[in-house]
Amino acid sequence: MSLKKLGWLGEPRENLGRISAIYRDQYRVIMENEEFLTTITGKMRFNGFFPAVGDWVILEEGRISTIFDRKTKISRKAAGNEVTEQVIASNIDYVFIVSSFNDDFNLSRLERYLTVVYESGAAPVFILTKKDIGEKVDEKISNLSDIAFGVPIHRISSYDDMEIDELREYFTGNKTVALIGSSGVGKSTIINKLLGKEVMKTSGIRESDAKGRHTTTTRELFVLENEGVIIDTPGMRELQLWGADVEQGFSDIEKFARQCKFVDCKHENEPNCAVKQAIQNGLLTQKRLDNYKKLQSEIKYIEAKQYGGHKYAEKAKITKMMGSLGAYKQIKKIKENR
Ligand SMILES: Nc1nc2c(ncn2[C@@H]2O[C@H](COP(=O)(O)OP(=O)(O)OP(=O)(O)O)[C@@H](O)[C@H]2O)c(=O)[nH]1
Ligand SMILES: [Mg+2]
Ligand SMILES: [Zn+2]
Repeated sequence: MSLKKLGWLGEPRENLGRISAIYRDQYRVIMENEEFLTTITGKMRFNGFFPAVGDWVILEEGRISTIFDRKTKISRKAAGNEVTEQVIASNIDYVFIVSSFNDDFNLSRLERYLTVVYESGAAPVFILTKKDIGEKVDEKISNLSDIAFGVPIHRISSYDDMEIDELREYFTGNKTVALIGSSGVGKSTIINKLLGKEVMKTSGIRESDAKGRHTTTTRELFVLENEGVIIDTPGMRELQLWGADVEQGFSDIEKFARQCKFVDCKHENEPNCAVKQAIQNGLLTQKRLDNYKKLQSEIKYIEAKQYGGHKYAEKAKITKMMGSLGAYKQIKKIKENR
């Protein structure tokens, strides 16, 4: 396996590998000439650094001693009460947000996924599966388009090879793609089709409630024969935000909000609220505003726990000052690079 095929863009390096799977404290690493299971060095464990699937690592005496900075990463809050980050996958170029056309289809959930992907630094792509058995396909696509703002949407049946082939464009240039979405929507099925063999187990959904069975239980990275790298993930019961770029995912609301009379308008009962006005004029749905507020308060909560509220407050202040998130991001980048 050449490093280039694994997705490495830089100069070749010795002892370089990519994490392809994690089993408790064992890490599977793909290197140029071999693929094996190993552990991290004691020093790394002591420092509290743990590799994620997709990470580029350096091995010393067969053990992982260094993790390269993650170019992009999808994170969520780990399950439970503790506020800790769980990196789902790293160094990804695209995230396929997979949903099926059956009962799983839920706009608020897709909005949430989109918010998380925007924060990751990777580019989002919507994949809607089970077109062959889906109901109200056009209506669902049209509703999704309303919140997607130019994010590509593919509607497929995984049994149609031509439609699967549409997805191959994202892998050109040895790009890395991660798939996320609820259980049973067909993530592993897409991976098997793209690889041309059954690498992942798939299984039928329970007919009674259309819920998946949680067939995939670990994250796993595969290299496609032609080009590109793909990461499968287990279906998520809930995707709790970690960092989230709420503004980018809801640029329509942000746009209206700038016309509200009060700069700190909560879009509730304030006079001359442009957001409420937009809802009245049918330019926005109340549901979307509710979801936006919900995601924002979640992220405030997480950031308050993490930074004593500092990060959120700073972000809000700068956004207001600069009038746009683009400018805020510039500043953030400059700060981070210092
Ligand atoms: N009719 C139809 N069935 C599909 C399609 N794609 C996947 N399926 C079926 O849906 C079921 C679930 O697919 P999986 O690929 O296991 O779903 P998953 O997203 O990997 O689920 P988890 O691993 O639990 O997260 C399987 O029985 C697939 O055969 C499709 O396009 N049309
Ligand atoms: Mg699966
Ligand atoms: Zn308002």
